[in-house]
Amino acid sequence: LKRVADDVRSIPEENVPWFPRQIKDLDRCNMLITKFDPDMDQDHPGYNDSEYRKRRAAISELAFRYKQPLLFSSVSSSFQCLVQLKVHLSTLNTTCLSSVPSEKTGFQLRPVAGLLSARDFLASLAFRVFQCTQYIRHSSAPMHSPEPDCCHELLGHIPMLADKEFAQFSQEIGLASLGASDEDIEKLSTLYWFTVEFGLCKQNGAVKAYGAGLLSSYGELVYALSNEPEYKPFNPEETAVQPYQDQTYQPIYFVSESFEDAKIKLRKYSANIKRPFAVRYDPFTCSVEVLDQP
Ligand code: HBI
Ligand code: FE
Repeated sequence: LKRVADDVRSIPEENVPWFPRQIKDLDRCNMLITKFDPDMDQDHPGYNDSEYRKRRAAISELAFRYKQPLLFSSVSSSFQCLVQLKVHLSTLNTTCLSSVPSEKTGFQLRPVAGLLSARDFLASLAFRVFQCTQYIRHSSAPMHSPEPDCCHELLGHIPMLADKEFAQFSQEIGLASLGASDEDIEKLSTLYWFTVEFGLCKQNGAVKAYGAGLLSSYGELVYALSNEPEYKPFNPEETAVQPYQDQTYQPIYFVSESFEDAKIKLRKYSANIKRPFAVRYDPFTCSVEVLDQP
């Protein structure tokens, strides 16, 4: 499952990390990280439950075997469902739900076995593909999951990906990540964290939650809007270097004026990321054009 060294087909003269150029290349964006894995992490609620781990292994196997369907966007969603159901009965959940965002914004869901590397996860967003877990949290800890699970995806991410401005914002984080340095990937991950996962946004003068980590956690949702934590206006330069918490509630939240405003600010931030090339997404071919920078 690991990427092999000769995949690093760098752009000549510069040492740019490999990145997907076509939507099909997402089949190679499968680098999992072992943090919170029920087989590796002794604190995972499912660690001592061999039945749970067996089920998780079976679901993982299906995600590993998944292949990006081509021409996805040119056929009706009911047809996509039928075709995909035939190919992968296993991906029932992703397949049928995929039509919710895909009809509104073109965002597709693809099954993933667990936490991906930030680089692979963000790269998928560039293609309007969201890597979506299929398994459910362990029954001994229904109120909390250390890793993303389908409750989090269903309550948090999937509805948001059906919003046009939000979808555009998500894709632009993805495009900014392609071929970026490890340091820039870290910053983009942090931006993702404080927006897509834990973002707050103004709406008719009131502050509302839109981050998936809040929408799927009643406890943190109430806390985030309680005036107890610190609030700062969303400002990519500052937000990108804010340390974050993945074990407990966030001590600080960033508030956007609107998704559009967040998108414009992110665009300005991304324009300053040093890369020896520019990228442009071509929705007709579902591929990324790489343009030389003068
Ligand atoms: N992988 N499957 C999955 N889901 C996520 O939400 C996710 C991920 N890998 C990395 C990640 N999120 C964040 O750390 C961001 O850095 C992108
Ligand atoms: Fe998430």
